Amino acid sequence: MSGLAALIFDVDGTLADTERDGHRVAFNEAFARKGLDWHWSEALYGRLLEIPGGKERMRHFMRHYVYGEEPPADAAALITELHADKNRIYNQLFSEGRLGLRPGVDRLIREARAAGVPLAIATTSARENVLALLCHTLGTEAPGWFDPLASADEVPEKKPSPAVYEYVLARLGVDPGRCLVLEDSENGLRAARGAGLRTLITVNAYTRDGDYRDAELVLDHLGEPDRPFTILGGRSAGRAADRRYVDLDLLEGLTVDN
Ligand code: XBP
Ligand code: MG
Repeated sequence: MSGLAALIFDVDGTLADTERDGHRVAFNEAFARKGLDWHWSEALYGRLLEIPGGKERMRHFMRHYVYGEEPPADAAALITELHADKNRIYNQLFSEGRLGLRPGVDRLIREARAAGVPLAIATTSARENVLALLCHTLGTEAPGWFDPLASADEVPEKKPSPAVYEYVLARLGVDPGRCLVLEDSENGLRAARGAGLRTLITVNAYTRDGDYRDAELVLDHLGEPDRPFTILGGRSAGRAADRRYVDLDLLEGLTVDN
């Protein structure tokens, strides 16, 4: 029996490396299908990621890169249409097996389930995109493993606001000090810390240069027995020194009073 009260997972960048080869590719395909000559390169998308939320990101792009001023009144309808198209294409990328889980994610989730550790999700993304990811990678039952599954549909206020983590904590009704958050970005860390939660960061190509001094542990990924993680930092990094992969025992050691 684990002493962890809950594990709370971010989705994009944490469960799967979704941004560069997922959302970005799907945005570009949606733009092309609409006859727009917009193209988000990997480098540009890295800058646009500072704006959380797909619709918000498109509005920001139109404001700063297309019009140079507030987009026209009919932009909202175009954004809604493009976002729906992008999400359909994104779902298809998963159904074709072109996107998968990051190392250690499947193993850790299954270990937590076997030990009866409550699981939750806290993301800034639309619910339909979270369901696509979970169903195509972990199976159609997987959305039911996470309670609450908090997305932009339940909590529209985007990270770095702590709102989505506060919502999850209120629903879980547990001591925040005995929970652990898994995130991949600075915005995510700020959101979790704002809600008083301890955080493990697994970086990716877009987020590896962030400021994670406030995280318990910073890794390149969660690791597998045959594919060890690399420790990049964190206040409790010493606790991972002799480990190769993240398991419940290591995570419990990162919570308070351990
Ligand atoms: C995820 C995001 C989202 C996705 C696209 O952030 O920033 O905007 O890029 O999502 P986090 P939607 O991992 O911190 O939750 O298109 O569904 O809005
Ligand atoms: Mg993320």
